[in-house]
Amino acid sequence: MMDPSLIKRATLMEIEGVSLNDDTVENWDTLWAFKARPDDILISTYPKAGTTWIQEIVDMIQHRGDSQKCARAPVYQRFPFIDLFLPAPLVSGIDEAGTMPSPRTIKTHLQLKLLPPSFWEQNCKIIYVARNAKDNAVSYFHFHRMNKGMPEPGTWEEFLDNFITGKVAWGSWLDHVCGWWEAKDRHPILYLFYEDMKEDPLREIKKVAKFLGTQLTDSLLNQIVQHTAFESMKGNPMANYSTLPDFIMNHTVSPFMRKGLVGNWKEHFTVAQSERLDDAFAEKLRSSGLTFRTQL
Ligand code: PPS
Repeated sequence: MMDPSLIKRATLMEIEGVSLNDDTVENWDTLWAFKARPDDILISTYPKAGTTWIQEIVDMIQHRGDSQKCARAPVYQRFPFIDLFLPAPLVSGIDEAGTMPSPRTIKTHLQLKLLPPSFWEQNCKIIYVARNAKDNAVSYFHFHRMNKGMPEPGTWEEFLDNFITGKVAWGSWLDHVCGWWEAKDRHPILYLFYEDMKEDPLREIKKVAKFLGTQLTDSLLNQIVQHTAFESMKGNPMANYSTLPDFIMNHTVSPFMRKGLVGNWKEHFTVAQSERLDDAFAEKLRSSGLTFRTQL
């Protein structure tokens, strides 16, 4: 039985100017020394950009559409999350990764410049998913409300200001999506967009299978589309985080599988807030060449 008092809301600290939860910063040397293996697959995302969705897709591809095999454990145990450090007796992602046989698929939310160097040294394949800033911010706000390990979000207005200035866990959304975008031509990185996955999941799943070097029949690919559709994952206890106690994630405050939509931001942003975010991000996005769709 887990002790509820072990779970405390994080406070923010910084590494190289990037805000991170205090537990991550306190364990920074361990994280930086992480030893990637050449056959590791890394899933990298800004928080709430579609991590769990791509994790389930990758697991289904790796298990050739066998949903029973993907139900072997909750998603947070199938994919070690190396930047999450939990109080004992809970097992942190790094320790879980250390005992996991290869091939491993690892989760991170780290900014490019903070990725442990062994991933580059081992030339690991990396799948990155980016999501438009507005839907990403809304999802992150509700996640802070329901996840008792995240910092206090404050009001939506306060949270949005912090999101725009990068004063949230894992730092600036803008630096994150741009940093990984700039690196994608120098390293084996498949850069995907949440909006593309919503628009045509079959097309995007085929890209992932090709990147992983897995050939699948149309019938298996369609099974993967079904299994990883929002409603299927929302009802799948091995994918929807419902197996965690509610003193960690309280789904009655806001479910982990909340809306799963492109454009839900319109129900949260005022016109002024939308313009503020556009103004803050436009110039760097323009010079990066990155474009995002905020509706389909
Ligand atoms: S985390 O905590 O960073 O790992 O969260 P993450 O999985 O990145 O993001 C959760 C959001 O992704 C939505 N989601 C999906 N959308 C569409 N289809 C599928 N299958 C899917 N699975 C998860 C989830 O609902 C969260 O977004 P919001 O907008 O809050 O609904």
